Amino acid sequence: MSADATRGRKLVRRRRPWRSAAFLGVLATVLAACGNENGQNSLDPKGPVAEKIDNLFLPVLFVAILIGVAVTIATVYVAIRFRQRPGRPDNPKQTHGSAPLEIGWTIVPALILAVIAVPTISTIFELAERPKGPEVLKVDVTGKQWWWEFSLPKQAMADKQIVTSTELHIPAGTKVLLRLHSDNVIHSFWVPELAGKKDVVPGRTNELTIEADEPGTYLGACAEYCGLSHADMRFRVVAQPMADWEAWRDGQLEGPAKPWEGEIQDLTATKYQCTNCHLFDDSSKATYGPNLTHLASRTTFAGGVYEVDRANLTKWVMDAPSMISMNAKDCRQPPPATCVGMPSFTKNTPKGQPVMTQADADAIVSYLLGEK
Ligand code: HEC
Ligand SMILES: [Cu+2]
Repeated sequence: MSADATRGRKLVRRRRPWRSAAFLGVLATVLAACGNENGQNSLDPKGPVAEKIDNLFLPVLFVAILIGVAVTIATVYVAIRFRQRPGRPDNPKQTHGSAPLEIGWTIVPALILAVIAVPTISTIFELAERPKGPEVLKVDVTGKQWWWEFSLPKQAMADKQIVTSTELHIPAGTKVLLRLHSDNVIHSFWVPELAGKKDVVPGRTNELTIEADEPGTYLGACAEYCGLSHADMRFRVVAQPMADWEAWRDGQLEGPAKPWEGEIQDLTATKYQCTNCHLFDDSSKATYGPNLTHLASRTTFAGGVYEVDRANLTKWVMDAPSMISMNAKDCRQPPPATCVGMPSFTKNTPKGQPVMTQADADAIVSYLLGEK
């Protein structure tokens, strides 16, 4: 045997373990996505709306699998049965046109589709039904770049709206009618364990009903590519027992933990002009950014990417664009100026504007965290 052939064989043998390791690696990565404890499993419905979808999906999947298996078996059978064999003519006997077969493969799929259409259409109508009654909670949802704003209509007891971001609180066991808006591009609102996806389209209001059977936190995300930080446009639905939810609502209607006056007002309204985009002491809609009055009551911020804590908030307040991708440049004004997002207060500071000091950032963060 020549030296070359020996080397060639060795090479092949040496490569194999590497290849199977790579294969296992890819397989493990792919399968990791199948874990059902990721909090976003649409096959694990946690409320009646998601259940309706699941109850349609499973039987249709079953039928699809049956057909898929039958077609695969038939294909393999035909490939083997009519394969080319030595001493046989190239082609099997050719037939042209077969009325029974053609009628058969037209009618059978039509029947299957007709049968599937019955539950499909009734589910579509059921999902489109608007929940009615005084107990239904209505929430306006606005897709922003790149975060979600949730706004509860004026609450009679205080004559005030409640506007929050990234975390939607709902009472468990209550139907919630979401009215979806966008003032920028198309987004898609998706909480897989509670409901299907619904597009959020500028210039129109789409509606989606959600309901959670049990208290819990249900993870959601934007499901329509919407620019730079689309992947960071997450949110969570926090379902609470009614009494807890009412306590949450009453808390949101109150003023901030610390009065917004004196030093903090000077810093946020005058020195750094955060109030061009934010509100600090009122539960209503801010001009452009998230309402910050009750930021301390949330667990995450910036599209659910960061936990609300001192270290994260300090970094954010000083230099937000270093934490998620934004097109913020040096602007201090909301659009239609050139920016999308929040500017850095330590980098690219426009002429005449103060650069944020550590002491100022600390004071702002203490206020945001509701520390006295
Ligand atoms: C030009 C408008 C603008 C200005 C000025 C601005 N922000 Fe923001 N801010 C935003 C936007 C937009 C977001 C949402 C970013 C995201 O999540 O993608 C944001 C997010 C935040 C958040 C996180 C809130 C949440 O719920 O996710 C905090 C905290 C914050 N800003 C504090 C400040 C402070 C403090 C100042 C002043 C020093 C300031 N901002 C100035 C636009 C602005
Ligand atoms: Cu989006």
